[in-house]
Amino acid sequence: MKPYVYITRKLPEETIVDLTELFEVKMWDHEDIPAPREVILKEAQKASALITMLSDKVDEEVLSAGESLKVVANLAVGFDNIDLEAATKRGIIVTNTPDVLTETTADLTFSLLMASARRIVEAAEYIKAGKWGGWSPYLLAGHDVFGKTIGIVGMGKIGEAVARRAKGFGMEILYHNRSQKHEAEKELCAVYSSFEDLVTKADFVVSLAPLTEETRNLFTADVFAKMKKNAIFINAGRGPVMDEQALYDALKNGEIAAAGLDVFEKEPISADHPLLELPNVTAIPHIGSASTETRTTMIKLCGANVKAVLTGDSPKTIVNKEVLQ
Ligand code: 8YV
Repeated sequence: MKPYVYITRKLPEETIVDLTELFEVKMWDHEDIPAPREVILKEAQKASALITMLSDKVDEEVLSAGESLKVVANLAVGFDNIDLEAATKRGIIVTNTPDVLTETTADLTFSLLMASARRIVEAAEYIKAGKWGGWSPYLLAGHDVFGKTIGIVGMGKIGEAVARRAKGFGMEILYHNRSQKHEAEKELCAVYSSFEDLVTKADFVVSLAPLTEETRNLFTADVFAKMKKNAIFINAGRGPVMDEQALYDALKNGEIAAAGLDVFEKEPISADHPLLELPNVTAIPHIGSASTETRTTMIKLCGANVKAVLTGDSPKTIVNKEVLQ
């Protein structure tokens, strides 16, 4: 019998031919709705491999549903949806999709920064609503980007790629990270800062931090209160690193100027989410790596990882290397 591979979203057939040629592959069949948990649990009972997305909770119950599960290939660089410890204990390999999404996610992060600074979405809505009566000097005036200070919290590969873009805009670069990045300091003149110093000094505070116990709820009311009045907060990392109520209050009370958000505490959000009432919020639905080219490359990398594990090779991008030993 061929190993069984279950994919929790509908993916284009041509992106998974390497798998369909060798294995029995089944995909969740609905375009816009994710596979419900009951379905994932049921499929996990017979699967040798699962291809999962960030919104699929892969916990002990899923990991222990069947006997044959060997690999969980997450279609994301992050893997905070997976109980890594439980997977490792069971000898189940977890893979992710680093590197291939770095530049695209940095492009999106910088677009969000630009859009928030120059009020692009607000301006587009304004013109479509037929409100453009004529020219006035401060009509939809935003904030400069060039020459300002960017503070990047979470200087991983995406953070560094954002820093390179910022350098091109003549920005001063501050960063905060678990470890110091000497290359970035040399090449980009990025300056390592304490978290407190960064949030106090930056005109653009950009969070790309992964979700860990240390980063959960990092951006509290106190932190927003320390930011400059014209600071713009960008979050393209993980929603739960910010206290959304505190962010709402800071934006509403003019403690900070604006926010650009690709991620939220609990996704998806609905149209009546309080942050969406605020004109100084640019919100987009977690599309950091969503270019057609990059998503295709990510899917293919997931496929290659699954193929490697199921044919006895080492996967390219494994998260829990200790399982291989
Ligand atoms: C995901 C992301 O690709 O890679 C990540 O960690 O946050 C996104 O780019 C997307 O959410 C699909 O799981």
